[in-house]
Amino acid sequence: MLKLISLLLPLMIISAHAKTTKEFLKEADETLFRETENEQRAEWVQNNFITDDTTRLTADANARLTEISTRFAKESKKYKGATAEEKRKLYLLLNNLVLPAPKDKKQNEEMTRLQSELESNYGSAKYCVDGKCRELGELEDTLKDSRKPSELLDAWKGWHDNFKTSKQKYQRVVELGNQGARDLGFKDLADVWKSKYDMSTTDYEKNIDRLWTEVKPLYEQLHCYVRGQLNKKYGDSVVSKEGPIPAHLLGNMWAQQWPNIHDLTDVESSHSVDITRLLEDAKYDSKKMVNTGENFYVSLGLQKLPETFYKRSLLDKPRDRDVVCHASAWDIDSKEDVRIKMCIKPNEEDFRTIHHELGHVYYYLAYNKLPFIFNNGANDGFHEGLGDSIQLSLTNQYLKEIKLLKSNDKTAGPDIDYLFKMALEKVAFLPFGLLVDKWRWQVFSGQTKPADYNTSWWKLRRQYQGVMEPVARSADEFDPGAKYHVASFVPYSRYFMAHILQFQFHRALCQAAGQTGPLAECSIYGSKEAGKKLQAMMALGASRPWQDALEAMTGKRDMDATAIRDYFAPLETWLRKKNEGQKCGW
Ligand code: X8Z
Ligand code: ZN
Repeated sequence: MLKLISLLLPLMIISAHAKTTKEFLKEADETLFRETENEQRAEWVQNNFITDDTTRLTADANARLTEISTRFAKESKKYKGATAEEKRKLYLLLNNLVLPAPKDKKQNEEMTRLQSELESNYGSAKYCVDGKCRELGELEDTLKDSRKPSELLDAWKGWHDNFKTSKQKYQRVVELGNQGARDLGFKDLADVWKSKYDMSTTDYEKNIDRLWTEVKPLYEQLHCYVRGQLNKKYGDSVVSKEGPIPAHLLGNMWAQQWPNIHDLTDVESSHSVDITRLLEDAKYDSKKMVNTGENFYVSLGLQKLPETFYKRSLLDKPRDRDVVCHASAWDIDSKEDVRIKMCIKPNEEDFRTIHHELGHVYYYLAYNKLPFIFNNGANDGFHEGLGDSIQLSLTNQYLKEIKLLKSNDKTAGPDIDYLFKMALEKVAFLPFGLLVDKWRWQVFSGQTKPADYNTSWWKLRRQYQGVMEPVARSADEFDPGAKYHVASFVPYSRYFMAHILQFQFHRALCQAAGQTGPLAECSIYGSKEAGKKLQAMMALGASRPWQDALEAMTGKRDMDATAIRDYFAPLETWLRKKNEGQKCGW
């Protein structure tokens, strides 16, 4: 008996280990599908109800999922894969992690606890003076509406001063994440984050930098004009004619999008459309705003949202508890249980954001039929760019079609003012979209030491955005931590790509819709042909390299800035004329 077992044992071990690729992928797919749902439910509750307990429960759920995903990532390296599909799945299993678990279980738990705490701290941060506290939403309103530099500065500083204590936690998560990355065979977390794009990490960086050089001339013109206008309004003592723009003057807490200061500029307009006013006049509430967004997608031939979407989403800010208000879209069970979470205000910015979030939701619904490992965008920039490309179709003509704008309203179609407003949103964003991860890549690789976190942040903001700190910031402040995606470890170069890709998508979809006029005047509303094209791309999920998905949609395999430059060409000409004689740059 003993003999037989000792004879069989090595064979048993071999057969226990010798899973075929197919068996391995099946196990990974099923396990990750199940475990992700579990983690998502915990995270949903924490985001909707921030307490010490939900923070802890999410950390534990996250530790479990991270450990399992990291184990599959490691194991995936043992297999080569026979078919293209198998190879693709192995690639995704290895490269899909954001924070890989360190080998040591205790370290993994420490990492996910700190991670959860950072997110909860962000969600519940407030600025209190004499017992009266203001949350982010209220401080953002001040940045948007006030035109008094002292009030703006107060709100800006009040928010940013919250994150000094996050710095140590952040630093420790970076150390632990780097450990996880090394345990998995990567150089560091920066290497992990840049490894998701179907090309080498060096080529990815080169691509991103190339795209920036392609759009920079347009950004510089916009910056130059806006700075001139701000200088006229506030004077040399607040904003200089030649230097970077202080970050509190651009209508947004992070100076990342500038449409809120549209009124400070003197762009001639045949008729400026104020969507906020239209929404107020027509008494749109949050539900009606989301419904209007849904109807846009349905007009393209896409499905109606499942009933549970409205039942389970969070659309309004609760009065009595802390929630993470930063807008997000959720794919809870990777089937039909899709949701969004937003603290919607009846204004233009949120109306646009709703279309962005619904883009995520429709992407989920389209690829949830695929094996779980493929339940993702072609790359994360596609996921972010999809709903944004729909935003480009919210033209004045469209607003008339849905009767938000009266049909006898004398809008002369998209004029310079329309383009200018879009540029304040889309072009102004580009350098910010780029620099957030430039900063993190340097932090992760150790090029930036913890003592230099804040100074290197402001160095990059000056360099890329031409924006500066409105007041001296000491090295122990942690201003990057005042941005949601830093506090919650969401990669950001995806938004930079999205701001290039959405114009490529828009151009291709407009072609499909048979529209031949200027890109800015095109709305694909109601076009089943455009809808088919969009659906076909979304239904690929992550099953093919993103270049294939881009080719299917646009006929081209590269991201390029010709579409965004074409879209804004009339504005660029106008800006160059306005800026004549000015010393642009900073
Ligand atoms: O975070 C978002 C979305 C959710 S995925 C609202 N965005 C970035 C940001 O707010 O910083 C959209 C634009 C950039
Ligand atoms: Zn998004």
